[in-house]
Amino acid sequence: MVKIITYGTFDTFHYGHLELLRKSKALGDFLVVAVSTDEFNQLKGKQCKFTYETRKSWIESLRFVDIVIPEENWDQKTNDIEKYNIDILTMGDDWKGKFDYLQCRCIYFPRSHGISSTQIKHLK
Ligand code: C2G
Repeated sequence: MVKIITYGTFDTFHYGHLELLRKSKALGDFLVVAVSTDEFNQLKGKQCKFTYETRKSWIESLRFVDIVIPEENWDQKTNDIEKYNIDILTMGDDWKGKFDYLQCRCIYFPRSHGISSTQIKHLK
């Protein structure tokens, strides 16, 4: 069983996020998605439009997502990978190389063009 994990805020959930999650699950059998908590987003300097509970519910509603966990800090990835016996970490390529220190394969998918939470939030 190939297990995959990915991390994100997923504010104003959009097709860029969906494509990343879909491509992540296509790599194996079990997909763990870690959603940044409101407190961690403050640490990340991200102003979220939607709460953690709302953002988590969107991800949980996706049939191909197997488990959703909170992302509370930058350092939990090592533990998560051990705890969930992860084979592959996936992220968009704006994170390219950033997680190569982890003891698992890292795949950085090209970001989907023309969409971002920031753009959506600035739509009038
Ligand atoms: N993404 C994408 N295409 C977009 C926008 C986002 O592929 N047009 C990807 C990002 O590269 C990321 C995931 O979707 O892999 C979630 O994006 P964000 O919610 O912006 O997540 P971020 O704030 O980058 O948090 O520890 C890692 C962080 O929690 C990642």
